[in-house]
Amino acid sequence: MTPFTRRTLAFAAAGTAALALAGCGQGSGTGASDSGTGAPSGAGAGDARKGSAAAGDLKVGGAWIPEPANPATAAGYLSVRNSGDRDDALVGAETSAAATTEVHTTATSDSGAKTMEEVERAPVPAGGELVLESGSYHLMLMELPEDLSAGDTVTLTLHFDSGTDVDVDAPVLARS
Ligand SMILES: [Cu+2]
Repeated sequence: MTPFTRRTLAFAAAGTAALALAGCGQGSGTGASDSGTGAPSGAGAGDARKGSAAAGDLKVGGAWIPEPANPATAAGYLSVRNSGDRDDALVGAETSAAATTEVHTTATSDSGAKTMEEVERAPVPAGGELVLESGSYHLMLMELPEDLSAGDTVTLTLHFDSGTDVDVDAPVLARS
């Protein structure tokens, strides 16, 4: 809800400025049209907070970290698009916000229990996409030197099999 409150306040302030300008202009009408073009778009406000970055053929988007329920570990979610014509793979990650960062996948055991395990590589096929999300591939940040809470930003360095490294800022967001 906070972003909406901020947006409303910003819009109200802009409206006040436009009214003041219109008053100075003695009814020329330009103030009203200026306030229209300056209005922020409300589309994608949630996604706009998530981090994105690009390097070479790789484009990272939607990077975020759910506010950890357990202070010792955190998950990292994002997507990677490969616009090139060669297969690539996420082979590791690191951040100063965690002593250890692993690439995990989520598996379902024969008994139906969900378990996580580290993987050497998460494929990013040529022309395809790798999605790190709850219940699938994800980053696991372990041994956090400091608690993470909503409002913090974590810079993740992603290592790819092609030799490309991508730094992306991932905000810590409250779980919805
Ligand atoms: Cu995990």
